[in-house]
Amino acid sequence: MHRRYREHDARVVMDLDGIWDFAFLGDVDPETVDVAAIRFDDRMAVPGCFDATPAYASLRGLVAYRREILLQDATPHRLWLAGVHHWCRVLLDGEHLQDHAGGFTRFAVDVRGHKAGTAELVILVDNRFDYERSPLHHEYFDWYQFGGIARGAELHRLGSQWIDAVQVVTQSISPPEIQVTISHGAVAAPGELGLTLSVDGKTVVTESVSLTASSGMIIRTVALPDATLWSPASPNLHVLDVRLGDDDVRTRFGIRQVTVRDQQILINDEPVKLLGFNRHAAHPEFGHAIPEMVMISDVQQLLDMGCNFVRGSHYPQDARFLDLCDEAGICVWSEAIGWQHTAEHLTDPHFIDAQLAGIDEMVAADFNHPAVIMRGILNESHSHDPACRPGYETLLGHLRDLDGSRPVTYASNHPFEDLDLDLVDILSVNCYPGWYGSEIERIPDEIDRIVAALDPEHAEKPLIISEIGAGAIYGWRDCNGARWTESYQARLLETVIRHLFVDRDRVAGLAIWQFCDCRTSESVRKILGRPGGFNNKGVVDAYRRPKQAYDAVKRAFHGLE
Ligand code: ADA
Repeated sequence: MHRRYREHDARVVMDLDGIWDFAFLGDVDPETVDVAAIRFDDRMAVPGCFDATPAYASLRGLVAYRREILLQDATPHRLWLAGVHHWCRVLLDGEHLQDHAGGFTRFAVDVRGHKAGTAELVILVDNRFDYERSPLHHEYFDWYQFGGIARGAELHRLGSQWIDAVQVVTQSISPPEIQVTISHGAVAAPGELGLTLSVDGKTVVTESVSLTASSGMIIRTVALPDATLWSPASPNLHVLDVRLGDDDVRTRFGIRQVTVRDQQILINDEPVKLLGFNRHAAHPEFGHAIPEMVMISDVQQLLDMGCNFVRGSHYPQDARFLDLCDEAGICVWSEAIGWQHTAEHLTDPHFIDAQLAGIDEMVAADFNHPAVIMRGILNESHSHDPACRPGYETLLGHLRDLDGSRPVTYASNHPFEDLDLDLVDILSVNCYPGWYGSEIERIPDEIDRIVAALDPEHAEKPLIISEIGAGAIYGWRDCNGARWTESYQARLLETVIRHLFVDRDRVAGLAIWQFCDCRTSESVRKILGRPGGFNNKGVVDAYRRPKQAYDAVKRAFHGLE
């Protein structure tokens, strides 16, 4: 998956990215498909979104991908898929291995008891909306949900004993100390194994461990007195190599602590003002399969505007993008998929179970990224409805259980009647003064009204304006400066930044809606307010061409330094 560092030296990994055989099957039930009879009459890129290509533009249906893989021997292998949209069934030599629901998260498919040699891998992928099979994806969401194997694939030979995961948590910043948790598996209890941990090439632990079960966890605390800390201003990174028996895992990490206190977000005890954008991982030519060049250009533009913050709206981000944020010192709000859910979903165990599984996958994938400083769930859902509270409790509680080292939040669009803000560490409010309903002149009053409503109960908590913005059609400029012109958007965002950070000092962060224009759902409810089928509130258009607001935000953010 082309990470910024080699993740394994000893383990044999087969990179499955490239061109696969492809067939568009259409509106058929996956249960009725005879896989052996599929006629693979086309080809498709992995990673890629088939419905972003001209031949399949906007089509929904079942598709099939096929390629040959090589199993090194008959020991366990593991197939990793980094994001498949948004339901899939994996088959090897015709044998059904596993189904998976939900795009944007990395998941594993284990291959056990298969003979050595070449085998035919077929993945049926479905981008239709089907609540029973894929409860986290809905047509009404305000972004276009592309289909396909969008984030790449790898095959790992596990052998008879392997490392499942390595998690690094900062224990202390002064002096620097980390805790490393190694989860491991094996076909049978392996007994005595060598364990070595090295940081930046220097061995810090070397011992023999006795493993009396076929799976378990090893936890070690490691002092790193000479290590440098990670922060947005100095994004220092370190590399940890773990060797356990015959297997190895390399991961990159940063040493830093995130805390909240007195309305502030602190990194290593230093207050930080988060300045940035919501970003959809979308592009008209590539769908959700953003090429590395576009990721790099997005990071360049964010840094150029003076940003240190991205909200990954509204789903988990690609590990390669997080790698770039780690290096650039861009803080990330990692968000589980969700958009305006009501009690209908939040009281349904089917939906909650799918959310829990998605959160597990998000946390497993983003855990070691120092850039991920906070996590969130359920954008703009019904947090003002008492019926939804148990759902919020379950999901936020699960996030905290999986990772106690990061603050949690959700973006609320009901700041005056929200019932669940006691459950979060950071208050986050989405609001659109000056765009939906009122005029730009009303922005200061409307923001102050939100703060006044939240402060009596939550005065100590940091507050982020997690969405605010205006639509602008690229190139639309006239002397009236009305809504949809570039100048209206620029004026609105200048007013917001001035009010939040110059006139007042209550907010700890701002995520402008949004970085780039993105295609949206074609349901009639959406499309009438979305010229050209796009949400046009980006400061760059869908091809990343800057609008007037780009320079306005750049001036305003740099002016705050
Ligand atoms: C909401 C939502 C965004 C987007 C935005 C808009 O607040 O969270 O996804 O739809 O509004 O553009 O109206």
